Amino acid sequence: MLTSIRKKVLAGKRISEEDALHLFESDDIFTLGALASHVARKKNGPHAFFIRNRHINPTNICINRCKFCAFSRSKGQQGAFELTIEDMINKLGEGQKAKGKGPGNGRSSRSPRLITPGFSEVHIVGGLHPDWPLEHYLEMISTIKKKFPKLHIKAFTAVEIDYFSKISGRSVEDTLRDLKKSGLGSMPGGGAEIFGEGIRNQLCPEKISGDRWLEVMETAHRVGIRTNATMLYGHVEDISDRVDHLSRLRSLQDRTKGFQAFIPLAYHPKNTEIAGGYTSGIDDLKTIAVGRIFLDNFDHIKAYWIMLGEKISQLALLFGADDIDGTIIEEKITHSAGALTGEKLVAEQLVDLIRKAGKAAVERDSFYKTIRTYR
Ligand code: V47
Ligand code: SF4
Repeated sequence: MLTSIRKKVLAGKRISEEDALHLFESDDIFTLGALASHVARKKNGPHAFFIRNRHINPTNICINRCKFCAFSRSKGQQGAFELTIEDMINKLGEGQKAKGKGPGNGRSSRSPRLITPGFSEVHIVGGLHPDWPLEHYLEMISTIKKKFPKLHIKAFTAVEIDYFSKISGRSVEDTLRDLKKSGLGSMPGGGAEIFGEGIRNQLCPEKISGDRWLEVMETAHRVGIRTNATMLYGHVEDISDRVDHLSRLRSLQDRTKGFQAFIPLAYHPKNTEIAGGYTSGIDDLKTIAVGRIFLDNFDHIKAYWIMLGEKISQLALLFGADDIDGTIIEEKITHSAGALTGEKLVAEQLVDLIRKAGKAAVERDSFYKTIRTYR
């Protein structure tokens, strides 16, 4: 079976859902890695990307309270937090120069090999707050954009967008257009979890359906907002749920071409209501590799080092991944659920990690344009 799949992949042909199931079932991890690497190399050559970014969560107060989420709190519960827009500006100001004070990510002229502080992208996601109106989010984005015009704002999952549309009474399309006008640059891929209804009901009964998630993303792509896509794995799903999830992503991407990267998210069990352990390194690498081979219409596969750890992310670069995400600086979602990693890496560490995997490290912008290549 693996031989016929291998032939298809080497001939540049699309593999079927059945093939993907076989790949997940196979113990031949080396063949899987070689095939996924072949696809990655055809798409991105020897390059592996990273970005200088910063995560900010405006609030962890959320009306959904998904069972796998250790980050969220109910209003008034101990540990609940709300950042003001000013708090967010102050956090961004810590590593970035505001308008009028020079560029945010210039390089040291005395030491051109050194990467100086600053970031090119902010990643903003949070809980579904019971009281904040859409106007608050519009003001958040436009204030950040005014203060830091060069900063790319990647913000709000499809789940948040659906919620903003519901609370404002505006259509998803108009909500997205308003956010885009305010300065939204792109959207992250969170909230996808597993699309299949049975699993989704066990994980997050209050969350929008898989079909709705896809619909919101389709609308985002239509209005010109590029997005990512994720899949949360390693909890109660089985491999057929994973393949169904990947298949729905592939079908939408065939129609819109709006997804930039696929990011498998390794489940972290601590402080959650879903029992289970951490994912194994083999499962992490397989999931990256099958994602790379199956999603032939995605340009990028991201090995998110915060969830996979530095060492598995580095190995993932030999199993089909071409991106390890970024500097992050502050990470709360995975760390609430028992992340074993630190919260940040400096760009030099990311470059080192990529180089030691034998790849050419590329600092990218939010649309995978090269900012700088490290040979
Ligand atoms: O939506 C929540 C997941 C997501 C847990 O698009 C958990 O570039 C594991 O989507 N164990 C947020 N995962 C993270 C995310 C993301 C991260 C990095 C880059 C991008 C991107 C997107 O984390 C949530 C949810 O799916 N999550 N709880 C948990 N216990
Ligand atoms: Fe809320 Fe997102 Fe956590 Fe679900 S995963 S409880 S929607 S913050």
